[in-house]
Amino acid sequence: MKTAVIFGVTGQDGSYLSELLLSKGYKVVGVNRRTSSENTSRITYSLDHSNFELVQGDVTDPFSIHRILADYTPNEVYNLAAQSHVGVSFKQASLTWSITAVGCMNILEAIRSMASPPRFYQASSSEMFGDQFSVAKSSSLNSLQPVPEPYQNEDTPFSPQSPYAIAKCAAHHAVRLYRKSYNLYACGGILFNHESERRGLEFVTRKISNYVAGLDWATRMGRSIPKLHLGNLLAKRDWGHAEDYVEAMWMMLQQDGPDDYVIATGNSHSVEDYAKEAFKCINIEEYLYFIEVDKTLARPSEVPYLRGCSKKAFRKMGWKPRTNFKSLVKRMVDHDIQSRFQYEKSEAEISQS
Ligand code: NAP
Ligand code: G4F
Repeated sequence: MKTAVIFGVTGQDGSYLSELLLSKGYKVVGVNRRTSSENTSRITYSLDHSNFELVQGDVTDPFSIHRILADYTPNEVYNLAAQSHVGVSFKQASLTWSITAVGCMNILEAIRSMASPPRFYQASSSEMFGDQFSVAKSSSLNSLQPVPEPYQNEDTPFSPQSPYAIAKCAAHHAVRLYRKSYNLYACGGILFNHESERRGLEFVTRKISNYVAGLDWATRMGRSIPKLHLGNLLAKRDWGHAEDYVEAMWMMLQQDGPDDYVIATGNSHSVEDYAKEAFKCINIEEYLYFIEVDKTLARPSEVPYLRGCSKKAFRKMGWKPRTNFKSLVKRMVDHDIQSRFQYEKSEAEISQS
């Protein structure tokens, strides 16, 4: 039986990856940092599984990493741990650096000192591209063809626009350096935005789907709720579903050799497009009426446009996304409506008992 260690198991991706690996017969060791309140709500399925073990550790504590790797001698290590909110990274830059950059270096150092180093996956990010993109060479087009949309792939230069992106770039370069210098099987998965029913409420997609569910409930109750405050509505992102993306992480560690891969859907939509689609799920066309643009939510520096080209991942690993933009939005809104319905039902039951 293969053993995998997941740093960041309690997060969105950690929870899906853990379930994927358990379904493939792995023993999964999930690393959980100490928090003052429960943070395992996303991994209830894994916690009940006989091949899953939760251990305490923190990527900023090299001793805990060494201990876990020595205790379990895993075949594969996935580093998903990060201070992953770009906006927060402007306010807690040093903490973001410690977790997101130094944390990765700590794991790489621990791995390279092992007699039989495990394969390593690093959660790199499309944020590393910042304001850069590539365009198809015009010589390959004739005048009748439409100008193709700009994209980012493995050859697009990095131009980080936040403390978070700088930390991810540092970690990504460390992975490349350790792969070359110490012959490690270490991969950087350059993943574009991926969302889900388990996405944190502070990310824009879930903030919107959760609001729409609240609005749906309020309308049914004949009540009104405050407007939805959003920052930049024009930023464009390439949004996919996290379930598809964790499969790519696993695939990267099953190849003949290590490499870096862009993982994306190839389609780009604005924050406003997402909101429009989400409100449509509850039959509201006049979505702008419910939105207030709040300048305090705008970031000091923004990544305006992301659209990934994952041809390499398809060609070399056969990976492709299964969930398109519309179904992603619908899944998230439907889930939040259902959750609210369940909550109201249990509240009503409590008040009647
Ligand atoms: P997430 O939900 O924010 O999960 C982050 C995980 O890191 C959580 O389990 C968190 O634990 C853990 N963590 C934070 N600080 C830690 C520390 N000091 N030691 C150990 N664990 C720590 O993020 P996600 O969306 O699942 O993303 C997973 C990874 O992919 C992150 O590295 C993120 O930066 C990267 N990424 C995400 C996307 C995306 O669109 N989702 C795209 C590209 C790259 P707590 O539960 O205790 O907070
Ligand atoms: O949902 P977001 O916070 O995601 P962002 O910044 O793209 O970062 C996510 O994806 C990255 C991959 O590209 C990951 F590496 C990272 O860990 C994270 O998972 O914001 C998306 C866009 C931004 O342009 C932001 O300015 O939405 C804009 N936005 C507008 N109003 C908002 C809001 N973002 C948030 N979080 N909250 C708002 O109210």
